[in-house]
Amino acid sequence: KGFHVAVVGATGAVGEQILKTLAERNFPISKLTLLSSKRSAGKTLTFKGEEVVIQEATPESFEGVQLALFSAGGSVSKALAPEAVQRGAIVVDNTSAFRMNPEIPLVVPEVNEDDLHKHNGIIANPNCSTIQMVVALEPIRKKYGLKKVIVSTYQAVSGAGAMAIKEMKDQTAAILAGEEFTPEILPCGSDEKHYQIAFNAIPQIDKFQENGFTFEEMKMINETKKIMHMPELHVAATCVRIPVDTGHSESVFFETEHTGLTVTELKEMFTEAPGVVLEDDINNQLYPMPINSVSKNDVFVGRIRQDLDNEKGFHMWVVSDNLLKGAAWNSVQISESLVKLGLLK
Ligand code: 11C
Repeated sequence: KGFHVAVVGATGAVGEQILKTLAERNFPISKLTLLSSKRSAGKTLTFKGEEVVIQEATPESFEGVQLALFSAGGSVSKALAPEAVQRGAIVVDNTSAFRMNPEIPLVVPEVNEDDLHKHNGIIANPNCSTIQMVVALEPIRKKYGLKKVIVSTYQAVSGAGAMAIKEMKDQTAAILAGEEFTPEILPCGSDEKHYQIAFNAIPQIDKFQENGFTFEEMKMINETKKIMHMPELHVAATCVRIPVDTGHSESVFFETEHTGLTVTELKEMFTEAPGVVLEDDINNQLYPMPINSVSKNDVFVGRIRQDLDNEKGFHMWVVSDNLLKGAAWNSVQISESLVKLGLLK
């Protein structure tokens, strides 16, 4: 038995990974509809060796679709996800359009798979930097409770899309060739100023909010509380773009509710935690690095140490492929959970 699946935004950086992941996981598909903006309509993509023609996404495109994976920007999701639901589809949405809507579950299967039961047609896929952090925090929350999380991110350029990767590569080539260039995309396409990302670090991802945090930072703060069902959790984030192609890294400080956690126990917990791979052996210089996370579905954790002044405080380094666990894999994993729980029929 298979499902009629639609992928909206099939030609984007995440859309491409969704197709790859659906194929790798052998997700049960009886029919695949690829949708995009008018610009890409008519092009073809290959899925499991067969050419599929991309169609322009319209409300009517969702007739008969059972599962629609959206990754074409917030405005497309806002306009078309309700149309897909109206026609009987379940939507897994990769954008920030519905994430903070209290009626819509925001799901990372390792943390809150049960929230899927509450869906009303749309399920939101969290922001990439949030997903990898909550996968690492969940086993700690379960056993010792969590009081506070302070995270600084080192985020890959692919989070800003395929054009941003091209910008980084073009800038790097221009600098090495001694040529002039004008930054046009990063830190944020819709903001006024643009800065060089090659050989740089930019402490701005998305636009600034009135409280001085960026939208990316507020996503990490608000989404973490929602996914973990912890509105009272203290969370602060500083999000930084670095000239890495793929793989977000995060320096995470957390404080537990209860005393008693040790580094040894933490490492044991991570060895068994779903979705986590422990890479922590400083004697052999083993720790996670973004370059090693590419094309893998796991969240890699290392550099675990206890704070020197706070017995309930710990530091860790968390790395994952932002296009996979951060986006495509989490969406496909949600889809697999929907099948497993009998919610996709
Ligand atoms: C970035 N985290 O790295 C962003 C990309 O809300 O799904 C993901 C944006 C989102 O720029």
